Amino acid sequence: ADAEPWWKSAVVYQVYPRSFADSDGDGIGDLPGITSRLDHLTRLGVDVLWLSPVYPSPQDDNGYDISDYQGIDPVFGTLADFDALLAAVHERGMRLVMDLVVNHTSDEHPWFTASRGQGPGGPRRDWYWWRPARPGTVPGTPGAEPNNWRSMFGGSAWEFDEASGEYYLHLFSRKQPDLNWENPEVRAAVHTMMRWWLDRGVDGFRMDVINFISKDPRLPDGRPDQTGARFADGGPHYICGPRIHEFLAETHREVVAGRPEPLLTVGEMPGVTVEEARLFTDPARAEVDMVFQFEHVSLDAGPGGKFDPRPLRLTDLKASLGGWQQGLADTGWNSLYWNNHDQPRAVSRFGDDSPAHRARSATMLATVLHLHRGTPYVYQGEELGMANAPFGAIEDFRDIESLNHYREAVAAGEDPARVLAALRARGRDNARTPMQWDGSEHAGFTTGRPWIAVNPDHKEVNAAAQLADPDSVLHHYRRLIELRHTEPAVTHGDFTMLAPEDERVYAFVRRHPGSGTELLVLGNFTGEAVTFEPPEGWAGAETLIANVPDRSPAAAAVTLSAWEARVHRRD
Ligand code: TEU
Repeated sequence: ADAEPWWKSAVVYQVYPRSFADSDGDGIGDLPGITSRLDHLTRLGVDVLWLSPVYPSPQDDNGYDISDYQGIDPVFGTLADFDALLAAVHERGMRLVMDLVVNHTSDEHPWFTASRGQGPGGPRRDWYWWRPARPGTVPGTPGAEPNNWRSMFGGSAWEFDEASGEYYLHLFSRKQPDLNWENPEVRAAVHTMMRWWLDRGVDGFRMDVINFISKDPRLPDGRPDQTGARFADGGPHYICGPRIHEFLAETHREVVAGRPEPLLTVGEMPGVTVEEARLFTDPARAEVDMVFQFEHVSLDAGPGGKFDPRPLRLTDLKASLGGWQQGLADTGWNSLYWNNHDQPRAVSRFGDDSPAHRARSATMLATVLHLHRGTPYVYQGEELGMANAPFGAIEDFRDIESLNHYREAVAAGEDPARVLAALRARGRDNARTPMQWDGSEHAGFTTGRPWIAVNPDHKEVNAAAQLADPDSVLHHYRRLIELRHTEPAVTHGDFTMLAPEDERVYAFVRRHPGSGTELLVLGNFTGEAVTFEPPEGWAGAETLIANVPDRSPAAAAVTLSAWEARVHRRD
């Protein structure tokens, strides 16, 4: 098809600025650091750099709490540093996508300080969600919160303000008050800010929890769960709420449509269903280009949520990802990811990070993901097979979500050792340890004291060593990215899942509708050899890419060694 959007054959690389490269020795990554490391991205061959937030922020949630949308936090550099990075990215033929965090601001944003200071009736008051105490209660006492919603980071989603005697809503930390998108002035201010960045030259936005911006304005109580917990999940009243499609279509119309350069917009959407995602990404509706869905990263959570880890069943993973491939086959588009700054490391979670299997399981996971239909996202360090961190005590953690969860769970009588084990398995800090550039002290990330400990495995696992080794995880990612750019079946082929009941092998076929080229993708999700029988007619098909030295053609029964992945091609 002609006039296909450029992002269908693109690969995006996510940089978490705090942990990527530190140029000034303060132990925190920064913009000049990123600019100095762009060769790494060029060598990988990625098309887009997505930058996690670099705006002025009290850093309560590492920059996802923004106090000025049109500036750069001094810890990351200056606007001039940003312009220099953007120019360098463009010079290399890449694009740059900004993080857009507009479900909430920081409580130190001037919009919020005005809203709070004015009290009820003030002109900025209605920019946020202010509500009186529940009728018949004493304001500020337990149970007086306007509703029973739980915050994503623990406790009530409401913070009491002594001065006015009212509460404000915060779905995340109390330093992240939710903006009231019902107010047209709020929406106009966001649109103006977005246009300001586009005019500066940025190529799109990754929109943080954008499916939370439309709340049911009555803010009804969530349904209490069986545990008798004081707070409940309010999700049904704000996930893909009543005006969400209207708000996104308006933003598209006001900001994105008619720009001279075609942009990339991706909505981060916890709790989105495939049916909703079809609507969000239907080009005819003009809302967003693609969404980040959360189904496949929720399959290994128990009834107690993400810090109640369960083993993953491969059949569940296949049913989930396969369902998304099918659901967005004719309309809409998928984003593909194992990792980001909120998820534990893929090799530790879905593979095996022991020295014997780390590289092979990391490359197997990469092969399976990158051969799906959709736009793949690579999170910094994933291309090295970086693993979860060996955190010891609670003092080793930095993330507000982990620290709050630990405090709450231990206060509720849970065994601290068990809580720590869950944080080690699922905590967001696993993704946030410094990028491992080389085997030197602090992994070449900083000359100072890193804000969070470097993973000691950087002596073996680092970019310099992998660059020199053609069989490394890094070079495998490079080859997968190249394949997406050169083999049309990878971008445009349809998708057929094979063997949905098989608990060991992930197998599917991609078929290019024009040329008829077909790709057979096989991934062994176990540490033992397994045999897989492809459908009729695959015997003799060439090997296009594999994570093992053996390049022999497909057999009637293919034997896959531990964590082996291979892609066969036939015309
Ligand atoms: O995350 C949204 C979100 O709901 C989860 O991914 C969340 O980070 C966590 O896993 C809850 O268990 C986005 C950002 O990616 C995240 O870093 C921010 O903390 C959050 O929004 C608030 O801005």
